[in-house]
Amino acid sequence: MKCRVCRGPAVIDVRRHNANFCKQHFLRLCRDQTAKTIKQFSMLSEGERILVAVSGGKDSLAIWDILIELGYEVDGFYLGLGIGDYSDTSAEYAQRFAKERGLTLHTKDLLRDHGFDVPNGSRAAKRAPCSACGLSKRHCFDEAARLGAYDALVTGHNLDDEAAVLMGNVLHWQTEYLGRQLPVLAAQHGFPRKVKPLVRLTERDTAAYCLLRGLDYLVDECPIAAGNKHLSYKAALNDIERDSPGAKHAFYFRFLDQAADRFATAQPEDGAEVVAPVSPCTNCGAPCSNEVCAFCSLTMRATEAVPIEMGATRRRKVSP
Ligand code: Q46
Ligand code: ZN
Ligand code: ZN
Repeated sequence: MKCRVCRGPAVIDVRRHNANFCKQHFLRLCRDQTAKTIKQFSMLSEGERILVAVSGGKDSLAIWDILIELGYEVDGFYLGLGIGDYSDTSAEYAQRFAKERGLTLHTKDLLRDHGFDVPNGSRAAKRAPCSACGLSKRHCFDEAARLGAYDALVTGHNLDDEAAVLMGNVLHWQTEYLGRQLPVLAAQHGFPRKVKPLVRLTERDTAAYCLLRGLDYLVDECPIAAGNKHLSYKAALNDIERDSPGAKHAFYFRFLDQAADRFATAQPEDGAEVVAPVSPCTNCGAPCSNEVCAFCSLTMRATEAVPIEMGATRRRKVSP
């Protein structure tokens, strides 16, 4: 097995590129593919304040590392979800990565700062764990970017993630989500620009990138992910990819090229964006279209039945 670039001994095959790579050229491939994505979708510019959401897993540490290697200045944000040892360990990986490189890592913790954790809070609020978790992450990431005056919020979503979400949205023809399933969402209504520069790399690529770069990351999967439909969509796509290398890439990128704009919100002729009425949440100040944002509603329901630990600050209650 020889590297496609230098003909030296290869350490990895990348079947969708029908090529093998040595360590040096695989790492370069990952950086080049990320840089290409950033450029193609105008994701980031030099001198911008960039925040990356860091979980301690392979994707978020890989994208933080790649962005630094590409010359961007990037701070990290870690949110403690309270999922037992899984969260404790993931925090250690994120903190170690930042400390070893002298990078800034902001942290928040759901239990400490909002009075609930994902397992207990989702039960109390009668929501699936991933639903409560996803809502909490979106809110806290947005808030960290907004309050920290960051220009862009980066997440480590990769090709497997985006293809699985696309498959779920297509299976159920969730057209309103299809219209927003883009690797970059412009800043609007007080929300930061959101970008996913890893959409050309797979989970296998980011794991190999971390291994070859010597980046320690949390290998364990989330213990309460069972029932998350995206896991079965990923498995189905992996079966297809095994027989047709490149199918996953084609599914996602041809959607972006040929179909995504058919689901975009209609624009008025003068080019101005159609915007939903937005006012600040009366509890936390986040932009929202109701009196209280979805996260504050979740917090209220979740904390009603969750004992608050010493030192935790419960937020002011708002009448519904
Ligand atoms: S952390 Fe949270 Fe994931 Fe665990 S509870 Fe679901 S969404 S699976 S990326
Ligand atoms: Zn090589
Ligand atoms: Zn709120």
